[in-house]
Amino acid sequence: MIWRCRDRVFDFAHGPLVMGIVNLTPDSFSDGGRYLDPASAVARIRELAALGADLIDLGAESTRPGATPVASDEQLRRLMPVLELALADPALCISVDTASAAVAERALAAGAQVVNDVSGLGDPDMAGIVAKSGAGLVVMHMQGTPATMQARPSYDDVVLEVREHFVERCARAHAAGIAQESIAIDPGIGFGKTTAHNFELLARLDELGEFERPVLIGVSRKSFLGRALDLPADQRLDASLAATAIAVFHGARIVRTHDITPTIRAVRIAAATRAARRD
Ligand code: HH2
Repeated sequence: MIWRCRDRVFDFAHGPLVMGIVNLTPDSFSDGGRYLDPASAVARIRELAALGADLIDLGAESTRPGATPVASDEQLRRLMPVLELALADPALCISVDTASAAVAERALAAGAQVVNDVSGLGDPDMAGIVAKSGAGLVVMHMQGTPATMQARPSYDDVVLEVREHFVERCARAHAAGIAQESIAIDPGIGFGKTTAHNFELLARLDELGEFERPVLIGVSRKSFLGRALDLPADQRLDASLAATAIAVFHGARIVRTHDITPTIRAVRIAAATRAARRD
């Protein structure tokens, strides 16, 4: 399996990829307000890359439960100075975390390699813009919108409904001309899901293997872990590593995290254990 993101082609020969998170927002649930100044954001990006992050996910809009949407202009104001500085280093691979086609278009024109779309092509212009660029695309599943998604998440079978979403959105991507090998899929842990839904997705992650696309998983410091252990966001590292290891054991190939070094270690142990399976 490969994941083609413009000139970067990931073949997973050395195991799952680790995606480092840098949020350029005042209000992200974990690192909000820390990287508002472009110089501090770029320093953080370089630090995560030096620690071994394979790619960096830049977010200019918080998608935490209850968050209100941020206009494209404001996302671009936060994003572009950092993106331009980061992309001056050809060794970096940059993903832009946005559901806005206007933001994606500007980021791709500046050279970003991946669009991480938590709405999974919700913006009708997104697929065409990504197709033209040849960028990688993360198609995530979310029930509802960040503003309302945790009000009353409900599924008959959460894994089945997530799979149906990927069937439909991958067809939409294909119709717009996005290459199959540029798509990664993400069940959207914490996006319109109860704690039980999140654990069920982790337990049954292997069922997403049928798509033959890399599965991205984002559990880092998330509130379902906090609810399970009654711990605040800054004390959820161990729980994040446990959930990450389980996801990789069940087939995740891209792991989105705030904490690079411990995540790389957990991923390597989980990947080695998966490789030792006989099925
Ligand atoms: N989670 C968050 C944001 N973007 N993208 C993908 N593909 N998968 C995820 O699980 C995911 C995501 C939420 O985490 P964070 O960026 O730390 O917080 P915030 O949304 O508050 O900025």
